[in-house]
Amino acid sequence: MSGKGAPELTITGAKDLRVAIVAAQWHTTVMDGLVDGARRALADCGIEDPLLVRVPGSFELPVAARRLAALGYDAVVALGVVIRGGTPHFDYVCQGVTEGLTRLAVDSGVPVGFGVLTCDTEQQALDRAGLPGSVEDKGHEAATAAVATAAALRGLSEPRN
Ligand code: DLZ
Repeated sequence: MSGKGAPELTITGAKDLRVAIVAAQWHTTVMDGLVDGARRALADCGIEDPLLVRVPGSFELPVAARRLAALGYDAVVALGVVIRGGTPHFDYVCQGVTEGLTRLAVDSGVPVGFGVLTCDTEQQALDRAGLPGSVEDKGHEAATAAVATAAALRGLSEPRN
């Protein structure tokens, strides 16, 4: 996907939102960049010291995010990195995490920032991790999107059922 066309989001009045980050642990350097980027984005919105929950791999992100949504967090930022190997496992993990997080967000009504990198190579992941030398900062983007969506939904009335 091209990064061109990304919006400049202006978020106001978000500092009282409860936001949690859930992060996988595969590919440590890339994950450190994603978590730092998400924390920076939340700090930019006035949200300091967000809860950080670590899970083993990206496949475990949906179940942890679901728990956080059930606990009453206003938004969840899900971070992971999946790098293609020589077997179809990549496709199953990517499909599982994407479908799981999508279903959680739609069913719960809690915005989930999708900060899961699905890359062919480690270099592609490093380029998107918000590290010195990276060209993109996907942890920051995912956290910003989650908070912007939570802020937008807060102004709307509750559904009838
Ligand atoms: C097993 C596995 C592999 C091969 N690769 C990755 C990866 O690149 N990124 C990632 O986040 N997790 C990987 N995993 C672990 C799975 O996500 C999961 O933790 C295990 O299948 C156990 O459920």
